[in-house]
Amino acid sequence: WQEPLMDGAVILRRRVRDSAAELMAQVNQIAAQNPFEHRITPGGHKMSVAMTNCGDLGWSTDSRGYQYSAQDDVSGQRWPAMPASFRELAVTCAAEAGFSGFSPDACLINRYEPGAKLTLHQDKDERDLRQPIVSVSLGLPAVFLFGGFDRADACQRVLLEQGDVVVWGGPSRLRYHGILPLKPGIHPLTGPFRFNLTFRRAR
Ligand code: MD3
Ligand code: FE
Repeated sequence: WQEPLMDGAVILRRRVRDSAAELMAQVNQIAAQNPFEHRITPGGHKMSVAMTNCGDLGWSTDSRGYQYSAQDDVSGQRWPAMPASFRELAVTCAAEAGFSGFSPDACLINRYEPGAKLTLHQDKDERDLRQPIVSVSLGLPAVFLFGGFDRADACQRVLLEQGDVVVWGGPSRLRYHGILPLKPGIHPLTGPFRFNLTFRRAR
């Protein structure tokens, strides 16, 4: 079922629950080619979230800054291709939320372990901010923070669970957002982790 969150942001609750196991198998295949890494931010902090990517472009951070690039600086290799099933899922979900013509060229995969968090930030490294971002949650639940256009603005809290898809576009595209520290647990599909896939049009 669809739950409007804010202008341009829609939760498709449990949208991919039935295909979660297949999605997770693909994530594991991607990670076998390009392992999850805890990267260092420009501020010198090691991220508690581990990341990998698939697609023509991948997002990463190092001491120089944030960027999308065709290869992983750690492995020196191109990112694994985006599986056709991933692309179709992202395109279909975007269309269901009113964003037709979405064509993702990057999929960032975040892995959260107990205590891992994502502090409030905006996603603005993409060239065309009129394009939405589609996010897919797998495994342990997490509390998502959805704020305003200034870091200090009040945040709404939303629990994101396995199979939830959220499409963020329009006026919501530049809202601050983050994830509270993951509560420890064991999920039947993902064990001690939460995974989040974000499909983006980077260039
Ligand atoms: C709202 N990931 O990768 S997904 C990220 O659960 C990120 O791993 C979180 O924030 C996660 O950048 C949240 C939901 C999400 C993704 C992108 C957004 C919400 C967004 C972009 C704009 C506004
Ligand atoms: Fe983000």
